[in-house]
Amino acid sequence: MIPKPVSVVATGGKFDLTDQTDIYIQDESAELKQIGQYLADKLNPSTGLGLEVKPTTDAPAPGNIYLSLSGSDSELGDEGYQLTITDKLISLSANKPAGLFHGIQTIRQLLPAQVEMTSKQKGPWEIATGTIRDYPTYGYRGSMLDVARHFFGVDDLKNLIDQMAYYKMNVMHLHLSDDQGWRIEIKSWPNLTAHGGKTEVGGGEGGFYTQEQYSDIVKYAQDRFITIIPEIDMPGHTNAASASYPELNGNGKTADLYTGTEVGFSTLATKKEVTYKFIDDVIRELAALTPGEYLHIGGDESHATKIEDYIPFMNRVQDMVVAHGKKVLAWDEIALATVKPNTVVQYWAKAENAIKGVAQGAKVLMSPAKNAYLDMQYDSTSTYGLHWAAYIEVDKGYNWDPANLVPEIKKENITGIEAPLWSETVGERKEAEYLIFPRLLGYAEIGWTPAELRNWDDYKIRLANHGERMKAMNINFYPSKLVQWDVKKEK
Ligand code: TNX
Repeated sequence: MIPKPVSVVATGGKFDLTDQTDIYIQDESAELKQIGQYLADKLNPSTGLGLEVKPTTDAPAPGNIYLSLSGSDSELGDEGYQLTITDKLISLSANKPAGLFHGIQTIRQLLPAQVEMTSKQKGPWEIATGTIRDYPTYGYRGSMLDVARHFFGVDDLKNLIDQMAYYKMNVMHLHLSDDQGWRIEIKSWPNLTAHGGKTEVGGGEGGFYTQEQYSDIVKYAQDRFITIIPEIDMPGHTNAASASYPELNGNGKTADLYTGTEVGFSTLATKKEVTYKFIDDVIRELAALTPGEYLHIGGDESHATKIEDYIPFMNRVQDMVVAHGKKVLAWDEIALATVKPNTVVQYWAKAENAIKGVAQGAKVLMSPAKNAYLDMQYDSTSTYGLHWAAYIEVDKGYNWDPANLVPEIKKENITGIEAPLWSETVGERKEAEYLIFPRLLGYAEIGWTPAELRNWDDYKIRLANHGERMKAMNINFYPSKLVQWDVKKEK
């Protein structure tokens, strides 16, 4: 299982899923019904067992699966679950629906790998008996996709959302704007997408999400207990915006659409009121599309913005986000400005910035480029990726502890972990998957499993077993030589 559960007690028996098995949910709750249906939809194509979701007021008869909300098992928190499997019943309970959803991922992982195929496979469909009690170490377990350097369509995002859900991740951060493209429709500034969305790195056709499509992604993620955090990067990384509305440009040049991969050359005009009118409109429309708490305002690599302009800019934009009812996430450079209450600092490059954030009372989201960047090459022979921060082999990506990386950043200062995929070198789903997998599984485990239960030697065996699962899910993962993918025995 990945991530490794907090506690597993095996009892040595087995439960058989048969064509008599159904998924019973406690009462007529729409949310439980949807979670039960997610499990049925995942299991039915491969098993052909025709599991149905049925409401019940009592524990069901032997041979079934039972999902219930228990209320107040405080150790489990909002996302934990208890899974009790006997030879008669699979019983999953949690305080909240999110816990049930995470628990059904465990049920899937306890079944043979072929259960993940979308065509009918032969059984038997046995699950080992025992009890699992499980809950996350960090509340924020995320990944980021840069859809600005290369655009990825709605189906690509949905696919990744399901893959993240399988590993109990709960946040997807979308980097929606950069020098090379603006990817979200803003109705009050239509040229952002009409012009600024037209290309991408390498000169491809780019693209953007209409607000309707974006809401569809948000809903799809929400149904999988994943929060989407939208990012509009500013005041740098704004060439696409300036190319669409020249009055926003702060570097004195005429901005053309850009298809290269340099960073740090663009800036908004931080001293013009029109810039703040623009930002206020963007934040307002984005906040209305966002049920989640956070909006990400970037703030990284603003090399073309003078520091004396950067500081008041970041301070003012934070207040604007708060005025629209949201909290701020920003890259670690924001700590050079005033970190307002509730703003979370995303550590990617400079520990001293993150430490400055902590000193101002902020929480830190851990995305250290040397450890957690999905766009770093595995080694010098990797086809895709960059290596400005490090080469990150699968063991290196796994073998670190967010609470133990920077002495001044302690567990209580950390909201969680996020692994970003920057897309300068990848534009197709399969290319992106090659960088994301299998490292994402390690980041999921770092976010979920207590540090004292994690070690590489144990993990690499579990990861090897997930090779078959990733194949069954048609994931184009990097077959690291550090892992013995052909070993079949489940652990
Ligand atoms: C740095 S990470 C960036 C991105 C690049 C990335 C490539 C960060 C906040 N800024 O603009 O895409 O490196 O690895």
